[in-house]
Amino acid sequence: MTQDGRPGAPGMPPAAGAALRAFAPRAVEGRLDGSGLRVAIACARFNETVTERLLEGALAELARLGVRPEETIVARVPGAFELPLAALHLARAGADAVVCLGAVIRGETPHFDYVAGATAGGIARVAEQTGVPVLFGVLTTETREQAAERAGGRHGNKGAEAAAGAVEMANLIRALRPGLRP
Ligand code: INI
Repeated sequence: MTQDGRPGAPGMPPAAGAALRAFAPRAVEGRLDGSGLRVAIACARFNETVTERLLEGALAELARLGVRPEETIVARVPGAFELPLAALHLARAGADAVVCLGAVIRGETPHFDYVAGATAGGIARVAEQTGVPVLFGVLTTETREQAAERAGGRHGNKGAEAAAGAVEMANLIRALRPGLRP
């Protein structure tokens, strides 16, 4: 596992080092290979100039990882608050993973904390209730500039990161499905 949370190169010892090598447990990680995966995206329209950049980043990453366009569906919702419900239905409809994209900007709303908190809590709950990975590609920033920097600007693209996480988690869950017996 690399410092940014992505799986390390195959065959490389993980950061845990000597103790882990001596004990040598079986390791399981989700591959960053999107072939055969159905990945759904829920994208909020609120702060659209930012969320469309997140969506572009997510779609480009899914394509790079081999997810087929016909296995990808994009559902748009009014705002971040609506993401959990859309994610629930996408998960129930058979997605292997759901990516939620939104931008909640404090400067523009006195109820930032309610919207951001409900969105984060709701997304976590949908994942736990359905067993389907639901990725949190929602920016929560003080300013519009900070959001833009994380939507294809100098701090990368949170949508692309969430898309890669979706592929990794979907493959991890597939790998665990047969059970833990060797
Ligand atoms: N929705 C967002 O996605 N981002 C925001 O910054 C935001 N602000 O500023 O209020 C926002 N509000 C709308 C909210 O998500 C719901 O769509 C709305 O309250 C209807 O339920």
